[in-house]
Amino acid sequence: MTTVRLILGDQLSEQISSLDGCAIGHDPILMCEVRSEATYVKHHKKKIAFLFSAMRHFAQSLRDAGHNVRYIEYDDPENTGSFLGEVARAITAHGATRIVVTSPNEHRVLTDLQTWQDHLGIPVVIRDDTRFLCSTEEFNTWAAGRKQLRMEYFYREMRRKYNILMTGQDPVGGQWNYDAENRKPPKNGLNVPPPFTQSIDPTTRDVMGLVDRHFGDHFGDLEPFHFAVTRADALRALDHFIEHRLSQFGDYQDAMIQGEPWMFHSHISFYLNCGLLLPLECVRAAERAFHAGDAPLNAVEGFIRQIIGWREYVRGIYWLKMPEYAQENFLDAVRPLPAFFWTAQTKMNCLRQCVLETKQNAYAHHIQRLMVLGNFALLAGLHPDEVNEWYLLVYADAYEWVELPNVSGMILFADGGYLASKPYAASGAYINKMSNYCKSCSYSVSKKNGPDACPFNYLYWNFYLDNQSKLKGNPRLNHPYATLAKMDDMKRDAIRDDARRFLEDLA
Ligand code: FAD
Ligand code: DLZ
Ligand code: SF4
Repeated sequence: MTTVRLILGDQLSEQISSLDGCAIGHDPILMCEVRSEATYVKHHKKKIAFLFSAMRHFAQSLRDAGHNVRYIEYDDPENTGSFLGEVARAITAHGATRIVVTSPNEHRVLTDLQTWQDHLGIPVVIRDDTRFLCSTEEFNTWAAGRKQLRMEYFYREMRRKYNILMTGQDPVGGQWNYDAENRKPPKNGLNVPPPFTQSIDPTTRDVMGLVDRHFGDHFGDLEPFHFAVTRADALRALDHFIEHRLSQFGDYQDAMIQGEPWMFHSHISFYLNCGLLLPLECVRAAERAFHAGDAPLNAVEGFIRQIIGWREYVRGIYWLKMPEYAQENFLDAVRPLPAFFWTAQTKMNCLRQCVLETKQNAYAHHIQRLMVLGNFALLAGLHPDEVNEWYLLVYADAYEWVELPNVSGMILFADGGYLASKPYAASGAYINKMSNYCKSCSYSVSKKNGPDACPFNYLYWNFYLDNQSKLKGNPRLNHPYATLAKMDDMKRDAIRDDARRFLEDLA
């Protein structure tokens, strides 16, 4: 009996469940660079180069370990361009009688894969993805019967389950969450350490040429390319974060500085999401730094919460709610994505900087994604489909399981508050407090109305006015609606006029 073991591009881990019981040197391990995956959305050039290089390196590490690897390169003239086509070819070439694969992390791919057994006429075994800390069944059980899900309670369960930052039954330090300490604005002269960089090796050089030839019309810059593409280098990137950035991660988690795209974040999402790093090893590394006295509790707890809390929570919601979740549009947003999301040509400096950095790095940190780009998408009423497609293709860490809940749930409130209890709407004052973008902007952040006023200021109130019938009853929005109630008609008219003018110009 010959079993073909298929490994997808975001399953680059020797712990992957599809390799359990693999007859080393006998069972063919199939990996393939396919047109269908590279183009179902037009991924950022750097994202494709990163993933193809990481896949090629991973294949080599399997060969070095004695495995029989069948690796199909993009340029291979026989390449059929789809997973199913490549699996079919592998079956014929190896006389295979069974396919084993770990469950894919996108609903789109899973539903396709579930039809393969009929197409291929041999068993297709789909195994659970055990890289996550909470299985989909466990999450569903936790969610069952709750009218509203809240990340904080899920997170506490994960802390207890894995005994992370715990003293017996209690959280270390006496509090579960130190978020209130993690909102420092950037101070002048803040010294941000340079990020981990990795030089380009011949494999990466080859795939960069390939990407240039085949995906020249995709968004984004190929160079500079600094990502790790092997597990060993991804571990070095993690160590670099723990040593140089973690201690200030908490304090400046929400801060933004012009020309500092990396701030004190970890830049490990690309590695976690494709399998080069595993979540628990990142968490344990941060926990060790805390116990060694190298990083304070607010930083370590904040970092750990992102990984065992938010990351697992959004995955749970994705599988619980798909496929309906992708259709949600609670606020009936209809506006198309403005051209500046591609060109960066806008007078709004915060948006210009975030789009430019996204284009260069295939990365933007959380607060840029949430409170600048996402805040704009929410306030301008951009259609969830267009916003989701943009986020899915521009970031090197983007796969639908993590991108969709963050976009439809967290930024657009398209799920009506299932994931987050209120929309993350903010006026220019928030961006001005947390960044230095406003200092170099053509708009005035202190002006509330008129052509020179920061558009976030009137779009913010216009958003609450426009969505009054859907949002007014939300207890967490009592404050903005109380303020609106006190506004006179002239002020409301000015808000509506400015918003109308701005949004018409956008089109
Ligand atoms: P850090 O700030 O250092 O955080 C550490 C880790 O925590 C991250 O690497 C990530 O694995 C995890 N994490 C943090 N926040 C979240 C979150 N909200 N959801 C899931 N995991 C989280 N993250 C992705 O991995 N892929 C995406 O496609 C993605 N799309 C997003 C879209 C929007 C609109 C928003 C608001 C957030 C999105 N995020 C996404 C979450 C978050 O912004 C990124 O994980 C983070 O910016 C990655 O950079 P980092 O590794 O430096 O993270
Ligand atoms: C994102 C991506 C791209 C660009 N290309 C490939 C590919 O050629 N081959 C592959 O196996 N995986 C690729 N991926 C990752 C897949 O899209 C991902 O594995 C599925 O969406 C399931 O999460
Ligand atoms: Fe952004 Fe408004 Fe500040 Fe300009 S003034 S950078 S548009 S928040």
